[in-house]
This record gives sequence, C-alpha cells and structure tokens, in this order.
Amino acid sequence: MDSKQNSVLSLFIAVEHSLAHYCPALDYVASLVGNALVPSCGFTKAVPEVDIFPSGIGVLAKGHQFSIFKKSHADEAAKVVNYLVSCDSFKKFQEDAARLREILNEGIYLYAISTAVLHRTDTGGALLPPLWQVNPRSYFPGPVIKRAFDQVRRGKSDASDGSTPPAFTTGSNRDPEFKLAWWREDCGFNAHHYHWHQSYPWRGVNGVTKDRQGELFYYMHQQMLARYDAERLAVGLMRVDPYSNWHLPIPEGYNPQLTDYYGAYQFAARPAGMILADNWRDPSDPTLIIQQEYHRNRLLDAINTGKFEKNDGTKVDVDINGLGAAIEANASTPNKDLYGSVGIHNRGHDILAGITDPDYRYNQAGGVMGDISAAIRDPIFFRWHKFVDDLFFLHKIKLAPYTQTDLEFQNVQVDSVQVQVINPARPANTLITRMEDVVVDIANDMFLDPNDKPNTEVKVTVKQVNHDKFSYEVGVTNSSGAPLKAAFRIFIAPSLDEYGTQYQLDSQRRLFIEMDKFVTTLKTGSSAITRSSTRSSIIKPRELTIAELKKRGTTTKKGADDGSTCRADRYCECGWPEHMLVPRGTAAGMPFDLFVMVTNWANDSSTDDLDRGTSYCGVKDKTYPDKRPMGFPFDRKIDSALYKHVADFANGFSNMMTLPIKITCV
Ligand SMILES: [Cu+2]
Repeated sequence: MDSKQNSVLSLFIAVEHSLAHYCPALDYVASLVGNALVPSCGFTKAVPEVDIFPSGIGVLAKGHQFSIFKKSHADEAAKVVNYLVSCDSFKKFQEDAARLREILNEGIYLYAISTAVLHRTDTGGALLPPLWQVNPRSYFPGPVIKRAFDQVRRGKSDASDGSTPPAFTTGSNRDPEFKLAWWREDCGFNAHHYHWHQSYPWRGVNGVTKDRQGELFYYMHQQMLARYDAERLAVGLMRVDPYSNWHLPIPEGYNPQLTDYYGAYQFAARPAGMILADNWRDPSDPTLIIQQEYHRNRLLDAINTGKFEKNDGTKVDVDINGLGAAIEANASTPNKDLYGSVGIHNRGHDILAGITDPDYRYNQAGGVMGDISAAIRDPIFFRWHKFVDDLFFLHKIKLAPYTQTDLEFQNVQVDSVQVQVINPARPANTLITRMEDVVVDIANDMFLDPNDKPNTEVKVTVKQVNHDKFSYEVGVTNSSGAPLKAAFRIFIAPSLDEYGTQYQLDSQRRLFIEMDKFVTTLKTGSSAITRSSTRSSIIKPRELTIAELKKRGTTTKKGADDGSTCRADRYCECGWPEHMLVPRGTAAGMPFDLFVMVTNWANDSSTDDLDRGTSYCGVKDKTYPDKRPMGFPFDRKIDSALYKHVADFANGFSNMMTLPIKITCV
C-alpha cells in the first residue's frame, strides 16, 4: 500500500466477509498483525487478542443488527471510535483496525472505522469509499443485489452478456407515498445522512461534541423536511404530517426489501395501520411510550418557560443548540434525567424500528428506522422528524422577530437577480430538471470469489433526479465608498400551497431551502456577481468509486479542489448530493420564490471556510463558518402585518430581492 488513500481503502476490503472466507482480506490482516492471528486461508482462530482493547469492545456479536440509536450499541461504537481516534500513529490505527475485523460486529466495524477515519488528524484528505459500494445491501434492495450477483456469474460464463440490473424503487402506485420512493431511496442522499451522523456522533468523540452540534442537528434535518415538502407539493401530496400522537395507527407503511451488511437478515417491513408499542426487544433497556411522553413533556416545559432545569436544580436558558443537545441527548445535554439519556429523537427511531416485533418473539430484525444507512427510505422517518422539528419550531416562535438592524446592510443594494441554466436556448429564470437512469459500479469484494480478477465491474442502475447546471446573476451596488466583504444567502421555496394558494411568508418560511451561501468582496459602485450552481455550499461533489479512488491513489492536497475531490479540512463525504440540488418541480413548471439576501460578512463570519458542503456539514475541527443562526432570516417568526408575502419582505430592504422562478421537469 503506497499511500494513505490506499491504506484507508484497505480497511474496507470485503467488510461483509468473515476473514476466514475471504483470503485477500485475511492476507491483508496477516500482513499487518502477523500470522498468529490468521494461520491459513480458510481457517481462523477464535477471537484473537481481544484483551488488548478496553472492556466493552466486542460485545455485540457478529450477525446482529447494529443501531446507533440503541444505547448499548452506541456505547460500544463510541468506545471503538474513541480508541481508534486515540491511536498514536497511523500504523497503530491500521493494525488495530485489522485486529478489530474479527472482533467487532460488522455494522459497528463499518461505522467505527469510517468514523475514526473522519476524525483522526492523520487521515485528512483520504476519502472514504462510497457506502453504497462498501455495503450495497443497505442501499440496494434484494432483487438488485441478486441481479448483480447473476451479472458477475454470467460474466464469467458468457462475456457477451453485460446486462445491468434496472433501477428499482420499492412499492407500487397503490401507495401514494410510492410517488417519492425514488427520492427517499436515493443512495447518495442516504449516504449523506449516514455521514452527517458520523461526522456529528451523538455520543461525541471522546465525549466531546462539536461547535453548534445541537443546532446543526436541527438545521440539517429541518432542511431535509423543507426539501421533502417541496417534492411532496410537486406530486400532489400534502406536506408531511408530524407523528406526534403516538397512540394512533400509522397509515403509511413501508417495505424496504433490504437485507443487511452480509445477508444474515432482512430489514422488517412495516405494514400500514400499525400502532406503536413499548419496545422490549432489549429487556435491559426498553423504550417505553410513557417514558417518551415524560421526556417530551419535560422538553415542552423547558420550551414554554425558556429554561432548562439542570441536575442540581439550577436553571439555564433554552437556546437552539441546547435544545438540539437535549433532544438528541448529545454529550452537551443539560440534563439526562429530565430530557433523556438516549434522547427522545434516538428512542423514537428505536421504537419505530421495533414496531413489527416489539418484544422480539419472532426474532424479526428491526426496520430501517434503526439504521442510519437506510432510515430515510421510510416515510415515517419524515413524520418522526417533523415532530422533532416542531419542538424546535415551538422554541423559535417564542423569540422576537429580527429587527431592522439585524436584517439590513446599509449602503448595499441588490439591483437585479436572474437565474440562467447553462443552455442559453432555455428561458431565464426557469430551472430544468429531469429523471435519469444512471449506471453505477458497486463492485465490491463480496461479489467476487477470492480468485476473481480484482477489477471486475458490477453495475446497477439508479433512477435519480438531475438538473441542468445554472448560475445566479446578481447585480449589486456598494455605495459605502470602500470595498465590503459580503455574504450572499440564496434560498428557494414553493410559491403555492396544497390548494394552489399563494403562501403567506410566515407559513412559507419553514419551506425555504438553502441553495447556496457564498462570500465575495464588493468593490465600490456596481458589480455583476455570477455564481455557478456547481459551487453550492450545500452539496458535495459526486462520490468517487473504489476503482476511481484506487486510481487517484494519493491523498487530497490541503486546499486542493479540482471539482472531483474535496479539501482536506472538510467532512468531505457529508453534503447534499449534487444531483439533488434542485427540487424536481413539475412538467408544467412549478412556481418557486427565489430569495437573495446580502449581509455584512465582517459581522457574520466565524471562519472564512464557507465551501461546498459546509452549510449542512460544518467544517472539520473548526467553528461553523457563519455566526448567524442557521436558517437565518427564515428561522424566526415574521410579522404578517408588516410582510404578508416574501416580496413585501424583500421590498422592505435594499439588501434583499425576490424573484419568481419556475422549476420544470422535462
Ligand atoms: Cu438523522
């Protein structure tokens, strides 16, 4: 292995296999830790050298479903992550990771190793292989995996048959929620969600949470909901209804058709009409509805009074970051007893994942809600998160609206705004989307016998939305007499509600989707600013496959950014998938309001690291770049008497402008 990138890739060789059954992985491990562990291919010793690791590592047996939302699993995963992050050299990290191959549950191994890569300082710049390639069974339904296996076998006997499995979305038109299965099941979107949670583990790294982690938990999920609502409106569905009454049947069902890391079990299907039940799957740590209701009520007390109660009885102010910490029970939570030691959010995932076999009498594996690789596939994910988002909303509406001073930027005027797709034959102010069948390579050692050629491709088709690249063109005048560093904040939101009525701004504001945030210096006088959609602060560039990463072979240079890679000081794998930047819209052209606001970066900046992916994912080991509350200026109540519609709001300030646009799906 001649580079750190290749070393990082080696950690993921055949993660689905036992070493005993995959000789190249075994050879690799033996090369690091010696033959005592792995005397010969096809045979391995019982759990080796477990004593060198802290107690509590190696508890969850192989073959069991791992869920970061279960306390005992999260505890073990955190121990492994903390141990690996603290290894004092990269070589030691590599060796211990190799030892852990045989000791850890497969899900914990994958989670902990990749989380450690993200958080070690000496792995910076080495990219992780795509999750949908390392662990395709959690991203592609069983029928797709089966066809992929067939493809490899056919390829051996008949080289002319290169047929690729077609795109597959689970469900049928009889289920209204099926209309957005393609969106919820997008593998890049699912990978983003997994990477966000491992960039910001609720158990922290060595017990420490990141800058504004609780607030980012709120904002990243709030933006998922805003985007989901835009997609729902486009296909004629109502916006997401919060799952807040836990005693009513859940009308939406879901069957993921996914198997697990290595095919030992099938994720549970959740039939329509089920009612939540106390979850006794782990009798030592049940999740009870009454306990959830208790913590919800304590959170509502805190929100209503504006004060958290700490363990010693003292009170602290509720703010958005503390509320996120309490809801997710991250290491900064103000009080584990009152607000939950596992967190109402995490317990909600767990109880919903166990709904079909709540006392484990049928040994049925849990549903996707328990797994951050796949949770967002299920419509209940969004209903659950809408409930969580409502808690944040109840806190935010108690805050005073932003003042004139908060919102204005004196001596700066936005004169014009336009969006233009790259194809100039298209009209201005119309964004173009389309559904595409994209072939991706999921080649991974699990498809191969040890003696197969290592570079065999295994292709599957994914159906995904994409858009024509476009740019924002903003005319600005700076009359301050000196150059100014300005932040451009760009959002869009659907203009019309479910009834075709124009939104009032105070309702519409929860639907505003951040599209980009960038900083530029305004010279004195007028400037024409052009900004490409490909630079957006919410997206990550296309992920490189294992074969592409091998070819690349060297770590990313700090600061390098050639469009296909990522700077070394970012959570490179976290970020909205580029192909999903623009909501799909409709064939007739769905009206949206584009909103541009320019603010004074001299006041707003915390670091100068705004870049691709940073809006939803922050910057590695640094503060969040923008000091303004996340979602500003739409995160607080907007007085309808003053500003009925978004245009009234923008007309009130020289540093804002709004523009009606259409999103047309061709
Ligand atoms: Cu999440």
